[in-house]
Amino acid sequence: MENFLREIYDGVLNGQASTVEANVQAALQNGIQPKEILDRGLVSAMAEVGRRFENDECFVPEMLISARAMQAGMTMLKPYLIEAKVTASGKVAIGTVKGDLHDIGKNLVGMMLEGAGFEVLDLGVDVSPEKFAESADRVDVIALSALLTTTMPNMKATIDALQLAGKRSKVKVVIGGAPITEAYAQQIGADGFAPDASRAVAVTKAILGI
Ligand code: B1M
Repeated sequence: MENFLREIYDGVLNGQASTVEANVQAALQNGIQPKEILDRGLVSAMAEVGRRFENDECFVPEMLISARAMQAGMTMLKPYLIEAKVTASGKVAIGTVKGDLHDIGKNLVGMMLEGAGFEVLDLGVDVSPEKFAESADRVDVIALSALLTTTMPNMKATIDALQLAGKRSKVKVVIGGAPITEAYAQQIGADGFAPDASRAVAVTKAILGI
């Protein structure tokens, strides 16, 4: 059992999707519980990737490759998790704000959140404030990404749309992206700011009290 989990863990760390897939399959065939594979294989490896990223021991390309390997394992595991009624830590709707087409950072944040056990609803890019507000009934957190100084104001517009729809108190709002700062997050009334994908997980957990 330990061997399969170790192979999955190392496969994610080294970004080897085929190793992860083969060992998730083998672990399932050998009766290892899906939750065990998720927690001790995939999620703990992504946590280690996040730690290395925060300490400048790995960089965006490595993190993306690891996240893809983790997702390959998740895809195989998902039907078993649903069957075993393993619930997510929380639900997050993520998107890049209106007018903004940059999605590499947003995708990375989404993958890291998934790797940490969150269910992620990806709304895509160029997402209107109204579309974010619509998602508020289905999630615990709305995660906004912006890469342009010209689209940053649409984060505030999204928070305003939530307020207008009477949904602001239902969800937490986390924001991030290259031009975003903690001060800006406070200024527009967001609940959290994260400078990178790894810290987006920590901030999301903290605001949900997980
Ligand atoms: Co664009 N672009 N771009 N671009 N682009 C930037 C952002 C820019 C800084 C380049 C520059 O001029 N030096 C500049 C913005 C200047 C500004 O606003 N001050 C810029 C511009 C001007 C533009 C256009 C306007 C160019 C034009 O057409 N004249 C245009 C706008 C299109 C639009 O969106 N409407 C444009 C277009 C594009 C491409 C389509 C060509 C492409 C995007 C492809 C894609 O995303 N699918 C692109 C790219 C690739 C970039 C750069 C080179 C790289 C961005 C990136 O993916 N970085 C960028 C310059 C740069 O950053 N060096 C640039 C890697 C990614 C992993 O980092 O997205 O920052 P990042 O995400 C990080 C953190 O920010 C954080 O975590 C991630 C990883 O740790 N994070 C969050 C992100 N979202 C978060 C959310 C969170 C928490 C953390 O919580 C929810």
